[in-house]
Amino acid sequence: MKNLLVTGGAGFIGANFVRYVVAQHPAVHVTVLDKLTYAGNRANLAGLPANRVQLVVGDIADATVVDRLVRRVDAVVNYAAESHNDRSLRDPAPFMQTNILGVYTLLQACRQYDVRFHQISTDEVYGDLPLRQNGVGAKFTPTSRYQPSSPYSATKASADLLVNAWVRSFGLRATISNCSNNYGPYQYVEKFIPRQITNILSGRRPKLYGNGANVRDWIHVTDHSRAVWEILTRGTVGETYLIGANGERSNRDVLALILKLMDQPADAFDWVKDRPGHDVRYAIDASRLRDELGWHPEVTDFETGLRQTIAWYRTHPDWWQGSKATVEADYRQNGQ
Ligand code: NAD
Ligand code: TDX
Repeated sequence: MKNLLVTGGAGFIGANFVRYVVAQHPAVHVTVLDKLTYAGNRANLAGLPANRVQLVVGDIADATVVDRLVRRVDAVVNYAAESHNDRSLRDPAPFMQTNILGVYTLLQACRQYDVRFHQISTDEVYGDLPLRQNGVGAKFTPTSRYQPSSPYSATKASADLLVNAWVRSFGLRATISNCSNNYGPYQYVEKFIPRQITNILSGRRPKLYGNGANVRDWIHVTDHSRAVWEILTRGTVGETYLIGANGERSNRDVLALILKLMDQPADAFDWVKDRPGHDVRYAIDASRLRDELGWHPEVTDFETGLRQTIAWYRTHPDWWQGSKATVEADYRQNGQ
């Protein structure tokens, strides 16, 4: 695995993966293919050595650029996607284009040049779970039924089905990972945790959807990166791996912790309109990843991870201030 193509590598999770590879695997060269949409940012790759990382600005649905890059690498890891549920409810079109046709384009090129492929997917393909009763509740497993709720998760589910078909019909050497909610540095300010942190840092009030009882299963982005590396290099072709760190928390609890860590009163936030079709609860059973590949999360204390994330946004105002007003204006228009 000497030459990697990381698509979507200028986004939140992709850039963290590129940084992880550069730091931990010195023999690997990374080419990033990224369209630099509103969520992509050159600054996410700032400071990385030019002899280790090359950024190509382009679209994963552009067969010409994809062909030119795929033919010269050993593996492709696809992080590129339209990734925000709320946006997919307002305008699904770019989700269809990138998350389905873009993945199709990558699959065809990998098939042609017999290149190893890894698809970064999400737990949302499995729909949602009911809230725990007396602390007891089911989790998603690799055999859970696909029943995505939003246009975003439906396109991610579609991509997974394409990958599995290319494995079976064409012998493509591919794997899929379905990860739970990530947090950490470089996450765009539209997403829940960075939105609340930067709201407080910019004198706005945090916003909680619905009744705040929805549960997400949080994992630090560096733990996600390590898991993807293990799957890419040691995983079984044709398999799906679920990635999660037993980090279930309600949105209300996460916000309460942010308020506490940022010295705000406990009631210093606004209730806003709920997301239509809002998934109730996600929870990952990551046994296959732990048992087969020996992976386990390193950031096991959510409060510590959150404190470090708050510190990152506090010390990087130039990174987020430019996009903050536009993101909040869009939310305001939506009643959120
Ligand atoms: P992000 O929106 O921060 O980044 C996506 C990146 O993809 C951006 O750099 C963007 O410019 C790029 N991109 C978009 N369309 C492209 C195209 N057509 N061609 C090339 N590049 C394109 O997203 P993220 O949160 O970093 O998510 C990365 C991946 O991880 C996505 O596939 C997402 O579905 C998946 N995922 C995210 C989470 C999460 O909690 N954020 C959890 C599980 C899985
Ligand atoms: O301001 C907010 N207030 C709020 O209560 C925002 C932005 C969100 N929420 C809620 C909605 C969700 O229950 O917080 C939860 C998390 O919201 P998002 O950050 O939008 O994430 P989610 O919809 O759970 O999806 C994320 O995890 C799975 C990623 O964005 C996806 O890309 C990934 O597939």
